[in-house]
Amino acid sequence: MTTNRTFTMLKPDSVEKGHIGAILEKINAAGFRIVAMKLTQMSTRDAETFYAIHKERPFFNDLVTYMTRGPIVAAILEKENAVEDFRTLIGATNPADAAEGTIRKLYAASIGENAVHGSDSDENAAIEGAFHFSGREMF
Ligand code: RTP
Ligand code: MG
Repeated sequence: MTTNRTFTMLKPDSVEKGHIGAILEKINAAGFRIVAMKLTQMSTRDAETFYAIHKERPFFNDLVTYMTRGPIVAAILEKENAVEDFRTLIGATNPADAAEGTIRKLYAASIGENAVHGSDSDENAAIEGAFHFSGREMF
């Protein structure tokens, strides 16, 4: 295993419900180092660009509305095997299918409003991190 990076967002529902601290505690306890972090809000154009891969999917408009309705916490995280281990930590896309103890099992309401994002590859982690952070915001 090599040390690498992933990108996450604590989505608007997590911020609205006051779950930032609890989710960051889980991330910390799992051994991720915070490389970059901020509270920010995505514009419609940002969300359409970020989730462009899903633009033909039936849930795309709902996804853009959801992701732009309030602030998110965006962060870059570092750990051995970061992308895969973070996907394990957050659990399945649909919280009904997520393993016990995962972030989505604990904090997500539904497949549409599922608390957190995690990059699905090293390549996308780099693209998504650069979408939200400049080099001088990464530590
Ligand atoms: P993410 O990209 O946010 O980490 O989530 P994921 O890989 O687990 O799931 P993905 O297939 O990439 O879907 C992106 C986000 O779209 C919303 N979604 N809604 N209503 C639905 O059927 C549905 N399916 C997906 C979720 O917010 C999902 O995380
Ligand atoms: Mg995804």
